[in-house]
Amino acid sequence: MRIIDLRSDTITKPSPEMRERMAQAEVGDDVFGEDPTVNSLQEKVKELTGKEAALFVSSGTQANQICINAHTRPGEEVICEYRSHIFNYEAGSPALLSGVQLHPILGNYGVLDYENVKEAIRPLDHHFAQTRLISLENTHNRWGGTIYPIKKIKEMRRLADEHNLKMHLDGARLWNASVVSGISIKEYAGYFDSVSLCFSKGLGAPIGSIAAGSAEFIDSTHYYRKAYGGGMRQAGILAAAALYAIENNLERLKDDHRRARLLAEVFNTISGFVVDLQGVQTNIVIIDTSLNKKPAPQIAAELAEKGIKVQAFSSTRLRVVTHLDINDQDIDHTIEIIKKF
Ligand code: TLP
Repeated sequence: MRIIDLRSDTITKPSPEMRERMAQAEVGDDVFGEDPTVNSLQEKVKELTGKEAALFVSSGTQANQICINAHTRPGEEVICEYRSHIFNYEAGSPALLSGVQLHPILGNYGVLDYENVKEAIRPLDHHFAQTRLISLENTHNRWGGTIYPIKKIKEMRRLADEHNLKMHLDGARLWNASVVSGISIKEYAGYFDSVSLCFSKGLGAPIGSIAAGSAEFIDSTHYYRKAYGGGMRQAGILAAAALYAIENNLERLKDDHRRARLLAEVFNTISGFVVDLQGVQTNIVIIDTSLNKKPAPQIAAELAEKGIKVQAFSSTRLRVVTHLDINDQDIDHTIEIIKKF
């Protein structure tokens, strides 16, 4: 049976060309800072983000968490969006690793309201955990790949500056936002003290994320990467895949976006499935199944039996993600199956 896996853009496998680049990579011991391919990836990301330094790490979670740790002290507070990845999917690690508490605020399409954030910043009083950091996510995964408007980012930066707070960007899918908005990675990154970017989602590398920030900041994240067991040795093999991904797989993200839009429109015509098309801005489609008699996990299981793998995000929500290993024929086939479903 033909299997079409739309559960996540993390499932892509490295192409033969990417594997070739990995096989040819020059390597060294990256814990000593001596892996030439890792170093050139870090240089490339410095250029792309306009930041002074960058650090290659094993995962998006690790990139976010070393940044949170380096920005905060135990007992402090981090403001984030209620559906954000750092709050929902990073295994409680802000508490586990940094000893901070998250202060989640429900946004709209992942975008935080200025007044709500202002209200959430704790006053200087011994009763309160001190607010230290605001973390934003762009694109916003659980809201369905939504793009954080640059105007709203600027507004948040002003607020952070007024209160002497740092700003972190979970930019695991910032590539997708940049391709749609035409706003460069550098411009987005410019409003944040730290940014994480991921190579193993839309860009199709097998492993790897990166954190970028000031030289002093990234120097301090080195300590946390090592402490979390994230120091890698001949990691140039992985960095080569990331370099290949940046050079070859960025512009094509617009194909993923077009295909996601098509799937969203088709799902929306089928009874028992509702898609908020306003929220379909990149490669993620969230399908509301609350009008369906079956719970979302059961629908996902039945679709899987027909070869279409989607993810149940809750009892009433499915997530579909387009990616590098899905082509137009796969989309046509998926549409055929869901129309019959
Ligand atoms: N997201 C995964 C799951 O964890 C939900 C997915 O399938 O989408 N930031 C964002 C915005 C993410 O979506 C993810 C992964 C991460 C960080 C963490 O990346 P990894 O999985 O490399 O630790």
